[in-house]
Amino acid sequence: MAKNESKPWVETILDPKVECASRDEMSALQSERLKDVVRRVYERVPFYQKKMKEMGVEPGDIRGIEDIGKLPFTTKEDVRANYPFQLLAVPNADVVRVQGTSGTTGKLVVMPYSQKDVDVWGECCGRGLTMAGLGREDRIHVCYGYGLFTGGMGLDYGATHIGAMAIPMSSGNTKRQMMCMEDFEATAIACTPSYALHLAEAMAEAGVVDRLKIRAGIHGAEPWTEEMRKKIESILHIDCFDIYGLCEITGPGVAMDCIHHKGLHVYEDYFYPEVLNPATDAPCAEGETGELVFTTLAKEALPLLRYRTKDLTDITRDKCDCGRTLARFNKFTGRTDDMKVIRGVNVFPTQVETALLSMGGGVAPHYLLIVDREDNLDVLTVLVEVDERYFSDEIRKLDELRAKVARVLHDALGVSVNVKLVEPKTIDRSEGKAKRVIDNRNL
Ligand code: DLL
Repeated sequence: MAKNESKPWVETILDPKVECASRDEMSALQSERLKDVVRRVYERVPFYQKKMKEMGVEPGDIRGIEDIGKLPFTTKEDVRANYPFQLLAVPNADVVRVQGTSGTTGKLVVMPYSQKDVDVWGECCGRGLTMAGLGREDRIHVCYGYGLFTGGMGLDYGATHIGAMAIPMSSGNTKRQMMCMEDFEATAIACTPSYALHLAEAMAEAGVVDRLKIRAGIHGAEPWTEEMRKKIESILHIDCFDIYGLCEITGPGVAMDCIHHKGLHVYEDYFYPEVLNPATDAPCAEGETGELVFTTLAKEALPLLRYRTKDLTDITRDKCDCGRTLARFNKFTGRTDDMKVIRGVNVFPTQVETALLSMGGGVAPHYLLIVDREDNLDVLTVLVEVDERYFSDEIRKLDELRAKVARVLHDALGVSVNVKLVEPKTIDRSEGKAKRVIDNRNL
């Protein structure tokens, strides 16, 4: 069945009072919450008291959300330097769980939660699922990883919050995923977009797509493009949604797009967003891309002031077609630290994804960027999987395709690219966040 032909769901809004509040009402709520969180961290977290004293700011100087610029920034390095629990703003006994980054080397970024933090997290993920038209009757197959990574638990709490059935699969074992999805009659799937593509291709290959009841995909935890959305939707005949979050702020459920797909609504009653010019720290105008910075307005266990996410997006505040007045982010282009400067040109993996997917025929959206330095010059090689037939066909056709991909990528990126076409399933499939870049330059 084609997408939208089968749209029995009507979008609902979990909390219209907040999600559709006027700007004045939202600002008033944000101001109250900001004053409260500033007072709490000043009194209870020596790190923030010291930083604020160095800047000559006292809690009383913050009279409303318009004063946010007076507050200090917090960086990932600050969080790491205070590992694991030195930024705690509640007694240890009030902490009910920890979550963290999915990284496998070095110190983790660890985030403790109070019971209220967990409840807010579930509420936010629940709002996101509602945005996708999901409710009590739905069965949500969660194949984000469970564990310290926030993906699994976040979507699970979200499903519980709206009274849906959570199916806690975690990632891996494609055959088992397909079996459970079919047998449990799951109506939504939640996983990274790269894993969704992998599952979608496997399901198409196994001929099970038409037997599935899935109608929505909840994808995030890594940058992905509109073209990738369309690709997954076209294989699975579902509607795909973009969910954003980071463990420092709460996990998934900081922002998500609705059925109109006009940007990700940010739950700004809980997480106050600023978009700043990364070079000058000046606020960006609406529509201008910059670094996203968050202040947690209601977090108890480990509140953060002006946390620099390094994620790049822009913000708009006009009302969405769905009726929500919450600010919206455009799809994320990547992170400041994902961006590779190649011979002076800024390159994001998402640009490669868009270019490859808009080429159509023969080229798969499985790719890897490798950056080397040869004779003091940056060299970018892009590995791209292509249709099997090119490897059994005349060599001339493979050469022609390679030249075409090189031309398309050169036009999209503005730098020349060595293209290496590889056979299907050569590039590692990820079950979590995809690794898109290997930088061998040791910069
Ligand atoms: O990735 C939380 C999450 C889980 C989000 C499941 C969505 C779904 P971290 O492991 O702390 O938390 O990684 C956070 O991932 O700063 C972004 O760089 C990136 N990211 C997350 N969601 C998106 C998205 C989870 N929708 C980091 N688009 C963030 C682009 C995303 N990047």
